[in-house]
Amino acid sequence: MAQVTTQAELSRQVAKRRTFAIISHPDAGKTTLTEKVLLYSGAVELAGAVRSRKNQRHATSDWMAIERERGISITSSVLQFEYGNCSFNLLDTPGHQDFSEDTYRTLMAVDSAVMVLDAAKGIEPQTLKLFEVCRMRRIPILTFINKLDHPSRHPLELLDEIEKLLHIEAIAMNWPIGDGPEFQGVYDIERARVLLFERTLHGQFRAPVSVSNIDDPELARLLGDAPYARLREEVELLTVAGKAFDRERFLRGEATPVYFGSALNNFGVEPFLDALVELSPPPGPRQAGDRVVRPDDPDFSGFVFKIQANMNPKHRDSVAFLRVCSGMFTKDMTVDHPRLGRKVRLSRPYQLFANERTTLDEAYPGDVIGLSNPGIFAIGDTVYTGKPVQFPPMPTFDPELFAALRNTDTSKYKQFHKGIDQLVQEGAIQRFFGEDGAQLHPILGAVGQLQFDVVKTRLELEYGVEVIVDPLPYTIARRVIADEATWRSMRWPNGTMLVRDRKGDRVALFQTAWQAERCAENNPDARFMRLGQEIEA
Ligand SMILES: Nc1nc2c(ncn2[C@@H]2O[C@H](COP(=O)(O)OP(=O)(O)OP(=O)(O)O)[C@@H](O)[C@H]2O)c(=O)[nH]1
Ligand SMILES: [Mg+2]
Repeated sequence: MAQVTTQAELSRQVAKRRTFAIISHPDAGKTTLTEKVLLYSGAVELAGAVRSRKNQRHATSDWMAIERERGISITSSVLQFEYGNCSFNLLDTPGHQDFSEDTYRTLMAVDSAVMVLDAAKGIEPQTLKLFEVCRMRRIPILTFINKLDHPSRHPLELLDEIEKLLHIEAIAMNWPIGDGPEFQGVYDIERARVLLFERTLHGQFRAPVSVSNIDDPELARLLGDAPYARLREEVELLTVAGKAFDRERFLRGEATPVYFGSALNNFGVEPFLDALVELSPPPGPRQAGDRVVRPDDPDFSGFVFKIQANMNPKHRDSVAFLRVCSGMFTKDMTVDHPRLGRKVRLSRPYQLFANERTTLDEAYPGDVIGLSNPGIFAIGDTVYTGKPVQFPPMPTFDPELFAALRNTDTSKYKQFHKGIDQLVQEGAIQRFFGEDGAQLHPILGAVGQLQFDVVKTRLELEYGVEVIVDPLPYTIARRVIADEATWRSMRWPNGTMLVRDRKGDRVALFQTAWQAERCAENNPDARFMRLGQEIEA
């Protein structure tokens, strides 16, 4: 009997979970939308801002000092909250491509995504890239078109662009009435009601005005004749075009429901949050090798997709972010940890709210929990109870920029190495060792320049060490697989540097792609492998 109850409770908990990432090109307003979603769900009482003035609250999800300083997101953060009888796990991701490895990993951990577009800019390059990742993983996408308070492109043009560039059906769920200074609000198509935007009350909104349908004369009076006529015309056009929202198509990633608003002005956020409750899917089955893991499987399983050190000045430790995929998680449970080849006890689990944490006793599929990590977890680790499970590996990128890192104060040797160790563990940067394993000045590999800036700043702020980043002229790294005889006879282009990666494998750093290709041709007995794949095969 107890078994039946537990199973029913597990299914009930799974059904109320909503786990999604907010993705887009930099600056479209992901963090601002996140903050407003927290405000409307009641998870924060006062909304903060990305670039806040003195004494003003900062946006919750940009908690890192360097994020607040620069007004951009650098690392994904997890926010858990309750709304509309659902338990949400929201993951706000960084848009900048230099941090996209972090965003790609985060996309492994969610069941749906919210794509934020700037209404003046439409689909931007990074949005397109991230969308492709969602498509490959068949992640359903909701679209929020933001910044309608600025002069915007015509909504029909924006919908058309989504369809043309992303090859997905874009279904308007509400319709903006004007834009920029003339932005009046949105018309909720299904419910035939108008939500009026109140510009003067910054940070507040006026109660929605209900009208029974678009022919209601009250609506013309409220909006003014010309905007009303335009709205009628546009809504009619939409009706004629005849595209209705089809939930199944949305869940298969073939259609996206589109909402308009302005996150900064709190406008259109509440209907969007309601849409998330209604439309975003609960956790579903996951492929793990040749097995399919169902969320209501009584055996527990999950994987680590992120590691972050120094999240909170009160707890300067490392936390592993684990996505629960099946079964119930309970504090102190013992799980198999196949990479270590032993069992581990999960004794310090946390519920996460950006850099805040509270101890939790249980968690369910869909939840992202924090685990205190004294070096036992790495990105990509799977843990489970019962039958063995292995979730797919995390995507990794090929580094294209390299630098030597110099510690300017040798008395801080220990902090320097601890800092680098932790940042490498987080996947914030890649590290290489000298051919002989020596490591006087670590060699770092990155996808983008900003990663070096972040490492330098974080070493200063979090570990108290000043470093110099010396750029190196390499642009390509290849893992070299060769037997000893072949290795000794190999001929290298001038200026090639030979290093080892953290597994001890040999890696050659080349200055140009041409050199790397020639080297492979000249040494046919060796294999030259890329270090990363943007997306796992
Ligand atoms: N006018 C206007 N500005 C907005 C709106 N939403 C966000 N912004 C501003 O746009 C800028 C970028 O917003 P963020 O929320 O940091 O954007 P983001 O997508 O999280 O950016 P990254 O995380 O760095 O990729 C900030 O200055 C916001 O105040 C909006 O609705 N209207
Ligand atoms: Mg952000």
